[in-house]
Amino acid sequence: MQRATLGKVENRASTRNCTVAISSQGQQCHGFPAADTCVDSLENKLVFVGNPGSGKTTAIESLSDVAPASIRMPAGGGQDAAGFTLDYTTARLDDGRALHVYGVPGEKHLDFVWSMICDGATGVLVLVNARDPQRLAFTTSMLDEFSRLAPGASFTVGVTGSDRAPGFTLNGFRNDLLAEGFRLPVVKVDAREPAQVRFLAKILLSGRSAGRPWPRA
Ligand SMILES: Nc1nc2c(ncn2[C@@H]2O[C@H](COP(=O)(O)OP(=O)(O)O)[C@@H](O)[C@H]2O)c(=O)[nH]1
Ligand SMILES: [Mg+2]
Repeated sequence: MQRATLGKVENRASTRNCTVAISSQGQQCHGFPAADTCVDSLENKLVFVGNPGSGKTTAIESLSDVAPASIRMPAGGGQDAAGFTLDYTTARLDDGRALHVYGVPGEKHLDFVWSMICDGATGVLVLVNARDPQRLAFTTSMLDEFSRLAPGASFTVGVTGSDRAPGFTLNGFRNDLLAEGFRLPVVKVDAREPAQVRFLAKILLSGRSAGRPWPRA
């Protein structure tokens, strides 16, 4: 396994060194930040996945106790020639629990990133913009994929941008997901609101209220 220091780290408040370990097949990754920025173990590891514009970076900033890192991964050629961004932060909930939170792209051609990040995830938040016409297909696809990659995780769907989607109803979307066989919390969230994002993090950590997506056979 090669250990690489990423060249470009975008960080809105400060710049710090981040490292990522990636196997030659791109299959493994263990935490980006330098050791001094980590809190506790990787016990409470949350993964936020969503398409561009779904609010991943904003949600992670809202949750952060420290300056979050947005790490621009270099272009690898082919479809992902433009590269992609990974977000990472740590946060501590008011009950003292420490979180490690990763934001990963939802695009299918970047699926190699999912298995790198999902190892040991406690919870997966699928973020979807209410205005995305493909929101149902995207969400069911993410729930299918991530329930396979993170079989021990709890799942929640967070719908952003509902303030700008007049025709959107949460009940309608929840029912659409139920009709596809997915019974799990589906919650509106404004990623700019820390209290709302923290609430979602708590749902994900709660064995009782967070859901398993009941993937289709
Ligand atoms: N109106 C509105 N804007 C939101 C909401 N959630 C996030 N945003 C905005 O959506 C934009 C895209 O969010 P960003 O975090 O960059 O998405 P990412 O590409 O998934 O990282 C930003 O300008 C956010 O401030 C929401 O619930 N309502
Ligand atoms: Mg982003």
